[in-house]
Amino acid sequence: MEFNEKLIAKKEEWAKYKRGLTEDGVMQDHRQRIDRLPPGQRVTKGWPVLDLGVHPTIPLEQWRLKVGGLVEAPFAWDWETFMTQPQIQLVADFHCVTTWSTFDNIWEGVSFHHLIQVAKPRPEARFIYFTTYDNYSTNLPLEVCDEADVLLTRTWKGQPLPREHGGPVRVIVPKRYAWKGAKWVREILFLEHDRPGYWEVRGYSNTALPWEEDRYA
Ligand SMILES: Nc1nc2c(c(=O)[nH]1)N[C@H]1C(S)=C(S)[C@@H](COP(=O)(O)O)O[C@H]1N2
Ligand SMILES: [Mo]
Repeated sequence: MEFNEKLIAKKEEWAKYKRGLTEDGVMQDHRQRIDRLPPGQRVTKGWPVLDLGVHPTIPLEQWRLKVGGLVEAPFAWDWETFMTQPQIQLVADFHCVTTWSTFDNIWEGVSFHHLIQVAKPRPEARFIYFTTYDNYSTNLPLEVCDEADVLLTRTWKGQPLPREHGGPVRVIVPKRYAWKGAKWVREILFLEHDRPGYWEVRGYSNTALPWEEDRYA
């Protein structure tokens, strides 16, 4: 009897991805893609560092995350308060517009969905604008940020998020190119009108969809 090696390998791969499923199965579609590499991307080992070149040092006791704009309940979390919010784990792939991707990253932190619940956006709020401790910025529609896999992460593979990757806390948006995820996030604004961020005003796509190879404006 001949085994169908290819089919078995594929089925094994699927089973392996299942380990990464979040409890409610939100990641399922993404995990079960047989080809996990968006067009024009290649897999890299480890996690390259890419940013404007400044890696701010933010001691935990000085760290604040401010949330405001068109919300009923603006707030500023300090570290202790951030840690008392519900923490979730996310396993996701990460796609950088410069063509590298990393698979099966494990992140843990506070979901953007939870942040929205706390802030209570007003009906006019339709866009999010992120600013950071290195004066970077990026933007997304509120409905994109409300997807279950958008995370304010404080760990990577069970360790505190390294400073060069945006620690203490950075944003991860797995379904968008990596520049949509603000490292060293400092302030999150809810807006009525879209406000393009650093790369969005420098020729990069406003929507940034890896599976559509939507890199440039
Ligand atoms: N604060 C901040 N966040 C940022 C950037 C930056 O320069 N500053 N660069 C973006 C870009 S272009 C990419 S590709 C990713 C890279 O994240 P990494 O260095 O953790 O791989 O961070 C994004 N978030
Ligand atoms: Mo990037």
